Amino acid sequence: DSSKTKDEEKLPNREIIDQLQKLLDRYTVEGDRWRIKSYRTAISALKKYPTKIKDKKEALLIRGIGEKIADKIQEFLDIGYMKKNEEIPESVKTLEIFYNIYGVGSKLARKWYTEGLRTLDDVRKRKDLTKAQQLGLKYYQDLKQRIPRSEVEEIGNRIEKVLKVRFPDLDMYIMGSYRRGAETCGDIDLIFTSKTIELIDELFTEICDHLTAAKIMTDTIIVASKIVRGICSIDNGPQRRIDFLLVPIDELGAALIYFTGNDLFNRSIRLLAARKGYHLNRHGLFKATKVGKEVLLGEKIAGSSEEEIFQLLGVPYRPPTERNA
Ligand code: DCP
Ligand code: MG
Ligand code: MN
Repeated sequence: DSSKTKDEEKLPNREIIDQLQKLLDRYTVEGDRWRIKSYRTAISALKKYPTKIKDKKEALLIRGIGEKIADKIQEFLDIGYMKKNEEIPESVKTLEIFYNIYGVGSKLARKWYTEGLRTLDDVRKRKDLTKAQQLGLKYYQDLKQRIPRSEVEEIGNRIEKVLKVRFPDLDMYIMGSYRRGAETCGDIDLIFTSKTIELIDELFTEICDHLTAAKIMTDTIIVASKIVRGICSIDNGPQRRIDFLLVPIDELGAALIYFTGNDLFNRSIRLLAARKGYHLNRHGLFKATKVGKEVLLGEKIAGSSEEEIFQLLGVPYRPPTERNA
């Protein structure tokens, strides 16, 4: 998770975190699954660690930091940087350029590299680009930047204001890394819900049309079942990615958990639910029975309230800012 939370500027181990993040970026495009996992865990542990680390021995005492990463930390403490970051091959730099195109994953980036593509212009010539990738190229410089928290808030407020005129009973929540307290966000995630309006698919189209007419949304990438991915901007500012969900009020709690994340937190809370004989998804908490490998969904036992879901799972409520797993 490369998003920086509010206190991150004063993190005592920020330089180490930045160096490890750079390595993580490299392993991400290389598709090194084990290192991705251990670097993510280590970085998130370091973000919570309150004091400046003095040596490898101290690093090893932190839960989530193993031998290899502790060595990297010692290297940094000895020479002021991590050698591996000073020798980044051209191939990795190219993969990172491709990976920064919205709609391109690390697998596709590697496939293109293997096929001989080296520049964004090489990519532009391809005839098999998805709509997301075409927009990703069109707005490449803008979309690879993270969005300041204040702008996420500003765009959110603007959207809420515009929609309230037409749908006074529509409620909006700003979700994702913003709700977790991040100082910068990769995109703008929103939930719309209502106690009174029926959330039919036409409403979705209407919301998109309304935001387009208001010159906030500039492109839609997909409008699928109750989720929209698009591009927006305000005041001729940079183009930003926006995602929104339309959520029935009785599913709001489950949707809040899902769309707050982060993805690792979701994975662990879903695993916890499964261990207790439940199934948790973005619609609710269900009783579940396992038959072999298959999970049979039973009765829905909660959905409208985040707190209730935590309670039924038998764990204390975790505020969003503590879900940066
Ligand atoms: N989500 C998930 N699993 C995924 C993708 C998303 O559980 N594979 C959930 C958790 C995320 C939330 O949706 O926190 C929003 O997804 P984003 O991709 O927008 O991620 P974030 O908002 O957390 O981070 P960023 O600042 O990079 O957008
Ligand atoms: Mg997001
Ligand atoms: Mn998103």
